[in-house]
Amino acid sequence: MLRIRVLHGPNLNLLGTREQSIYGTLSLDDINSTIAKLAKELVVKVDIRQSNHEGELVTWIQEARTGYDGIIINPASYTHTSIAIRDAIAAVSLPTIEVHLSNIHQREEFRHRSCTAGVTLGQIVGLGATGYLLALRGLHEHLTASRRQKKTAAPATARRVAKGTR
Ligand code: CA2
Repeated sequence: MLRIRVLHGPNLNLLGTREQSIYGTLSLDDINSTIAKLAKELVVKVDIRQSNHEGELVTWIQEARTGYDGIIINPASYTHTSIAIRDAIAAVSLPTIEVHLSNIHQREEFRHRSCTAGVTLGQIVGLGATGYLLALRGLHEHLTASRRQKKTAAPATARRVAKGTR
């Protein structure tokens, strides 16, 4: 079974309470329930966490190296500032998808830059909570394809070793 860690950054625990015109009306619990529902359909194990602390997010990314196949992360404001989160994502080298509820490229200039996007598989912005579901589907497809590829590549390698051509 594929295992994916989903991380929400600072202030996302306030979703649904304020700034609804930007971030929508759903609470973080609502969003997490839709992620969990889709994960069940896809037969993926998800571990979903939120933190207001950069170091905690870094630790959770590092820990994902053992026991997880990929990461979905909305680093929230740390997207624009955190080299530490970028370095953690690069260090674990797990396929990672960055999600933003709002379209950061249409907003203030300081939100246009993402420290993290350069070390991710992809970035989804501006689609609200649907972005997390697309990220889950995308990561599931990516991981399933790479597992399939590994399975078909392995017997060929074994044959080459047996023939002494490798
Ligand atoms: O659009 C996104 O998902 C963001 O990652 C959200 C961050 C923001 O700093 C990024 O530029 C874009 C902010 C999350 C704060 O969420 C709140 C929710 C309700 C009330 C206040 C803040």
